[in-house]
Amino acid sequence: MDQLKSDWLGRIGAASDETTLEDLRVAALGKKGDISLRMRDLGGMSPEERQVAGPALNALKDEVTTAIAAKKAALGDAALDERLRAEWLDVTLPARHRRQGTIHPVSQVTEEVTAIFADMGFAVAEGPQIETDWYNFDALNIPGHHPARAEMDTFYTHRAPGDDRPPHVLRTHTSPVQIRYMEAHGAPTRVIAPGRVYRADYDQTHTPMFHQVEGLAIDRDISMANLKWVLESFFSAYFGTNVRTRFRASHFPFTEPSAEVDIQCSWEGGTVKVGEGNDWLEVLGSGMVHPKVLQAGGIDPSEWQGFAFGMGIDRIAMLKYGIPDLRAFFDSDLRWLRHYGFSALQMPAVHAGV
Ligand code: 2NL
Repeated sequence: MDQLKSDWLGRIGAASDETTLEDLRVAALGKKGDISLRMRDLGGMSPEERQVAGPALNALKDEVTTAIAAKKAALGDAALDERLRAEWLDVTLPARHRRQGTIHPVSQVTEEVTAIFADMGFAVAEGPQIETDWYNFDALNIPGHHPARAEMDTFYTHRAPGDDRPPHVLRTHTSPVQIRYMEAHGAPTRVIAPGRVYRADYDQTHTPMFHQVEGLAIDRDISMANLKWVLESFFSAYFGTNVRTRFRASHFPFTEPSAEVDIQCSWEGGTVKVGEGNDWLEVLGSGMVHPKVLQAGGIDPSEWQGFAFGMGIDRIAMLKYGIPDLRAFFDSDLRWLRHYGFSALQMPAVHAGV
């Protein structure tokens, strides 16, 4: 029995890993293990023999069980010690760089503009960027021979061979959204239509895609005086300072009379400052909606009248944030956006809860 004990304890003590130890446990104490089989043999012994061998085997079983548990704990401690020695973390290393985006100035300005007009009671409408020539041109009293309709300025889609219907166009302004809005809602109405528009034009001051916001107010007695008040209120809120406007007579096919609108500014040290000085900056086209356009929108021009205007969002974004070059809007390098103070973290409220 002593020989058996020192044999098992020796093997347990020499086990160098947990797998070897587990194999030993099964070999000694498992169902067909050496000690288990010996305990089963007790049944065939005489009572005298059993009285000696029984307690001795039980004691052996306990000692082997304890030795295995102790060895298992020791092996675990050794493994942890080894991990602690081999693995370590340098908490003073700089954190991994995380790329952070920004809200695009055009998106932000669109939301600023929308919020200001919403405060004045204007709804916001959106519509398709691919339009029929009816909604983009005819409904706006732009005749077939008008230069804006010429191949030069407008992107046309292709029809399938043999399909003779007139091609669709990429909308050249957001006016078609307002025609659709008139059809759907009738008069009276106040609505703005911000969005992307497309013209085949590309140089230092033009990009083939740009952003526009148009506005429309129709009621029984809307006048150019209302237009002037709305625009001065808008520009003052947008630039955060009182801004005077100047109306110059102009011509658009969809308005009569028509006016180009300038805002007050100063040119000092080569930079524009809006809302001060004695210079003027053209920012907007406007006028009283042409009776034919009201009619195209399903509104009776003998009962209703209204003003409409259109301005470039990219342009007023550059003016407010001092961005000198249109091409900056298409640059994938975000450093310049940060330079102008655009950070997703600094201005989350504008996008929140929409
Ligand atoms: C410009 C000129 C303008 C409009 C847009 C409009 C829309 C409807 C009816 C009548 Cl549905 N007019 N829009 C009117 C005048 C000028 O835009 O130079 N935009 C940058």
